Amino acid sequence: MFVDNVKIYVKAGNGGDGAITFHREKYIDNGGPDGGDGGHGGSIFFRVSTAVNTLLEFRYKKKIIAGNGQNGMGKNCTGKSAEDIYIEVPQGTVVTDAKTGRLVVDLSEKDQVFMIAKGGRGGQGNQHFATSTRQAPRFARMGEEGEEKELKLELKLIADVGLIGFPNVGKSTIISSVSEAKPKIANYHFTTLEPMLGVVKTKAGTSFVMADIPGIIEGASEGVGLGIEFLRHVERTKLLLHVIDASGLEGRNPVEDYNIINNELKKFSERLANKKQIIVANKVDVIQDISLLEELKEMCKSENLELFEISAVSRQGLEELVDRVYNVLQEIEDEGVVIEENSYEEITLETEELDNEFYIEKVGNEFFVTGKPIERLMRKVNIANYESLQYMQRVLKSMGVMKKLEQSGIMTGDTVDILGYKLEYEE
Ligand SMILES: Nc1nc2c(ncn2[C@@H]2O[C@H](COP(=O)(O)OP(=O)(O)OP(=O)(O)O)[C@@H](O)[C@H]2O)c(=O)[nH]1
Ligand SMILES: [Mg+2]
Repeated sequence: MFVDNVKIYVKAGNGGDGAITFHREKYIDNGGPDGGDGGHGGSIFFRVSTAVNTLLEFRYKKKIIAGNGQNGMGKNCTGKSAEDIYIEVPQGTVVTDAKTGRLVVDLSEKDQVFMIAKGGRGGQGNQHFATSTRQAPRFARMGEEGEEKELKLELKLIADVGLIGFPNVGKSTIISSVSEAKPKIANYHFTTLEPMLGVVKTKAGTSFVMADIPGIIEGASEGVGLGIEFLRHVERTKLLLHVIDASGLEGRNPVEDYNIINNELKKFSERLANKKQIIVANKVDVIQDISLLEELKEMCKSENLELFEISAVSRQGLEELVDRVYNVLQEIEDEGVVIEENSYEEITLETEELDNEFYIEKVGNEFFVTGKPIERLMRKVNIANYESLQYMQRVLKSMGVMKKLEQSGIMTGDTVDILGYKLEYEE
């Protein structure tokens, strides 16, 4: 089964905690602090690779979790950092935040690498906190938490031209004859289970990208068969090659087939239905009933459609088709094609800035302090430790939290709630 739309969970590793240890040696009392730093948590990266062309792998790998950094140790030993994880994704993978629907990254460039979840930094050991007045710091920083995200990955193949048609009409045979793509070809319906791209070179040395998708059948737009899943892949193409079996080998009527497929396209989207088509009558090397082809020709004439008679197997007519496709692509305006950046809400710098803001809310005599920077701070603070609390107060002050509390009218005796931790305020 082909999956081109998956939800996954990624969690980068947490940083290891800094250690609280003191130098110990025989005959030496009160050795200095020697707590090492925690190791960094592993980060998770996406890397575009041409070796993969589906998101199938993520069906079996829905959770990607990087390792945590090791805690710091005594004797100034730093904990081991966890390894970063690199996940290969196909070119054209669009990553959005599963909760907000916002675009995270459009991985459309070759070899593009993107950090999708940042590992937490290791906490500093107590060795860093010794000062002349505080020679035995009994606190260290905890490691930062690694980022975690729920993501939606969507693969939109970016092709210039898409092959559509019933199963078994020879779509894969065509792409394999005109490009390096080597899809499976067999004499049964739904041989192709996932889309494939091929670069088609013209005689003149120019090229375009062709997409082969699984066959479409009647009812596809309501989910019958496999086709519907893949129609969106050809939604972005500029031109459709509507492949029809003109041989009559399967006892079908070409004109009827043409109408059924177009009906499905219309039900799927107007945009797809309105896309320009070139009709490709295939398998002319094994025509059983010439009247079927004649009928198709008539229809194309009256509908003003271009028709090419080919045999993908004997290569008859292929060169002319390829040249014509290239020329038509040149004629078609690029409108509505390529990457639809506008259909996603871009992440703006504003949200980044918001991340550094704290909020104070007054409820009766209680003042609630919240926000990302507060969360970050509290992860590093051990509230059971006096020195750590002093550190917290200093940071709150330098962040401007104290000032804002005063401006909000805080008085001695009022309660400050910092992420559930309650303190009494004193001027
Ligand atoms: N005689 C003849 N056979 C052909 C021609 N083109 C394709 N075939 C045969 O038709 C069968 C189906 O070809 P495919 O290319 O797999 O068809 P498809 O349209 O990709 O089919 P699905 O992937 O199932 O949608 C194979 O046995 C091919 O060898 C042709 O021009 N002449
Ligand atoms: Mg096929």
